[in-house]
Amino acid sequence: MATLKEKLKEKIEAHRPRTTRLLKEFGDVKVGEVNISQTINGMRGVKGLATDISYLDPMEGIRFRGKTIPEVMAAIPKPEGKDYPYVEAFWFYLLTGDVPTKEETLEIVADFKKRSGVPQYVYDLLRTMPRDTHPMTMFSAAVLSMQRESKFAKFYAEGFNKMTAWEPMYEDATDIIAKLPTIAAYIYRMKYKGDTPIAADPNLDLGGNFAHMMGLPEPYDDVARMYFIIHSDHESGNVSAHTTHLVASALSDAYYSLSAGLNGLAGPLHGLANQEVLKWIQNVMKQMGGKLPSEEEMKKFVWDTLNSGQVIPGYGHAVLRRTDPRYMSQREFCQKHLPDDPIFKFVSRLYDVVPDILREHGKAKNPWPNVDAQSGVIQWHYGLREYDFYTVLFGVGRAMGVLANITWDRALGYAIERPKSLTTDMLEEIAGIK
Ligand code: HAX
Repeated sequence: MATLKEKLKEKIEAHRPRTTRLLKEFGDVKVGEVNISQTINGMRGVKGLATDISYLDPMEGIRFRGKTIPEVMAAIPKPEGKDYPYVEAFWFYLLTGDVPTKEETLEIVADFKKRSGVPQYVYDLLRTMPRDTHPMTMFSAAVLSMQRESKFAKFYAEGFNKMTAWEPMYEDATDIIAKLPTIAAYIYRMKYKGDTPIAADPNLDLGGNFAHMMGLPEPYDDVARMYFIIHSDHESGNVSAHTTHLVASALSDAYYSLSAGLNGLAGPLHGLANQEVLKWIQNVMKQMGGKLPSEEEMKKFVWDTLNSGQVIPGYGHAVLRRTDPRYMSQREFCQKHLPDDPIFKFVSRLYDVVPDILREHGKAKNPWPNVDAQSGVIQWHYGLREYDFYTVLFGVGRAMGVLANITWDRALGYAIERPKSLTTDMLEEIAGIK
């Protein structure tokens, strides 16, 4: 049976001629046009990145390697008696586009275990940081500190070969993903649980082991599997994916690149929105003395937030123009497992009122909720109430998508990223006003 690495090699060799042909024979064919607003306002909609790991349709939402979230959840092998797939099997699927067999899955589970040991200096580093440091800073610093382990950096130093550069990148990517749950759980137990880390259980898969190291009982293992999978990738243009890709394009290794991507994920307009949602809801709950606001009361809170110049966290999106399917899959989970949870009721009431208000407000192009509007509810319900930790969970999942991408970037020899900028004078000339 071919290992994941052998299978990936086959896929890469079959794919390379497609990229080479596009560049050689069709390199000058126009893909789109850029306007002044796109140049100034964050390149929205500019078609300037290529990836096969996932695709985000504005109306349909995300597909991972061609499959919707429900299709992925149905197709990928699951641990016995569990509702959600092995995260390890999903890594195989993201890298290759093939659904692994149970046997292939168990091989990846075993491989991850071998790679999961975290160097002592990472713990030492984390312990030197003040305890009120944001957990995303700790998480990103821990990833960066392991850069000395990079097989890609060693490969480059010993003589770089463009055709085989994906191999050390794949090794680094897999090493990192296997270690992240342990690092995240250590940060959590050190920072919030009186410095009581829990050792890994070698009998468990990644999701089960994460729940165990966090000290959270079942079904948190399934919550972790679901959470890591749905947060893994959202095509290449979002801040965390794009940053990771950009840094890796300079042939920086996976440790440098992922750490940079995590720093982008820590922004409140991106991954930090999940903590902002819970913070906002807690504030409303406090003002209501714990009572669920009526629709009218909720509308007032939403308008007050908008009128004070803040965004409604968890709503809107740069690409999506409908409710995020990642929101829906978490909502369905809540409807099944925690329909009476008070925070779920809050979030549902928000869903009833926010889209109409954002339409009336007239600014947001997408009035619908994104993934972050719902994710904190499930975490809170199952005992993870330190909401400034939520973005770390997002980061563990997101690492799979961005690291699969940079493995393929090296396989296809993508060039260093270097778009061209213009001066305001030049734009005014183009606009015909100068
Ligand atoms: N509440 C209030 N105003 C909003 C809004 C919201 N939820 N979403 C967008 N707007 C405003 C924008 O601030 C912008 O206002 P200005 O013209 O005054 O600058 C205007 O509507 C147009 O913005 P847009 O084109 O619709 O949205 P962008 O592509 O510029 O930004 C964001 C997309 C996700 C950043 C934005 O919708 C937002 O700030 N949402 C709230 C934060 C959030 O939920 N972020 C997480 C997004 C999902 C994600 O990446 N998770 O990691």
